[in-house]
Amino acid sequence: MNDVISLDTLREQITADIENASDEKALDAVRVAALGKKGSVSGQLKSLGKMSPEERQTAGPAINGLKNDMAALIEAKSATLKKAALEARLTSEKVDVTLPLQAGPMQRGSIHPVSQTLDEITAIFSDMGFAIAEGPDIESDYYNFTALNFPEGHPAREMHDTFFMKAKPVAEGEESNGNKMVLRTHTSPVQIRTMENQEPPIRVVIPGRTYRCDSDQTHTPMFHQLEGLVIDKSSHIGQLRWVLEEFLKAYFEVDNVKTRFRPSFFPFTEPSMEVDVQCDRSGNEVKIGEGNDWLEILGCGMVHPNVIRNCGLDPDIYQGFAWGMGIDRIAMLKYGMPDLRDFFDADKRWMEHYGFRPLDLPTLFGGLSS
Ligand code: 2NL
Repeated sequence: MNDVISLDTLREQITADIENASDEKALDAVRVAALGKKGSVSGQLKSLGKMSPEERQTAGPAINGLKNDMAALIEAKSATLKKAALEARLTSEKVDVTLPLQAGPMQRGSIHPVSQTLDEITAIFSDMGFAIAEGPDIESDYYNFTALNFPEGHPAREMHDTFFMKAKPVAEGEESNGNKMVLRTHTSPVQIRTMENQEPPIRVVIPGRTYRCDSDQTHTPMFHQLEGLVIDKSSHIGQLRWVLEEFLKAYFEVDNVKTRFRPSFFPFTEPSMEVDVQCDRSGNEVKIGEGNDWLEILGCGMVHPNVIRNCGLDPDIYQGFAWGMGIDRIAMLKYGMPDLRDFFDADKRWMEHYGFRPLDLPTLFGGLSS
């Protein structure tokens, strides 16, 4: 009877141990201690061999019952522990799917307004059938001035407007003028090179960096320009006006623009004109395409016959039109940035405010700046 009592005690002890096991590891230790080879229940089973057949008849089923019951309890407790562990993990690793997405590395940088404006402008002119050309920032005096019909002694050729490079040493008696290199003051040298190298008809736009000795709220020593050139046998001023008005409508994303062409002067065009666009300045920002004010936006004209001749073309056969505009200036107008000097300060806060999302290339069908 001693054995029967100790079986009950054992049952109580093991049951309590199972209940107290707080995790799978503790439960497994309980299982080994009870049902393992040297466990307390296994010890009871081994004692069956020493019993008389009568004793065995009652003790056998009792010990086996204890063994089975304990195995079942352990199994049930294990399932409970697994479920609790899963629930704890689900709570601690909970993800709030309503939180805003964290910006990935591709989103961290932003596109500078000048790059954005450049992409917008080239998208518009590409759509009209213009090719895009580029050329060197350091130019010879010939390509920057002489070929463009700037007379000797023109003010733009003066030291105080243009960044001249140190003259290359020249052999004695050699004309030094041709060796004089400058930081180009406009992108026009690229048009000269295009006319020298391509048969008309020519339709090309040239974006790029340009340099002048100037610095205030609306001028920086380095700035960006875009020029356009069309050369053909029958190019005329009406086409020039159409191209520019189509461009202005597309760039400022308005249905209509009203322009005003005023006479002006450039050495490389004849006639030369300055173009104003109708605008409204009554509010905080300048609105293009409405209102009673005028805003000067670009310069243009018919290419001077001397320039056509300088490029090896016959001005009696070919004529053309050209225009030039400041990219930084029209970026300021469209996106409302007050000071040009901020463009080149590399201030992260300014870029975060005025910059554009990367990978959103401007297209005419997708909306230029949306
Ligand atoms: C302005 C005015 C202009 C041109 C640029 C040009 C180039 C060649 C021949 C003739 Cl190769 N013209 N370019 C013509 C008129 C105006 O720029 O105010 N730019 C900011």
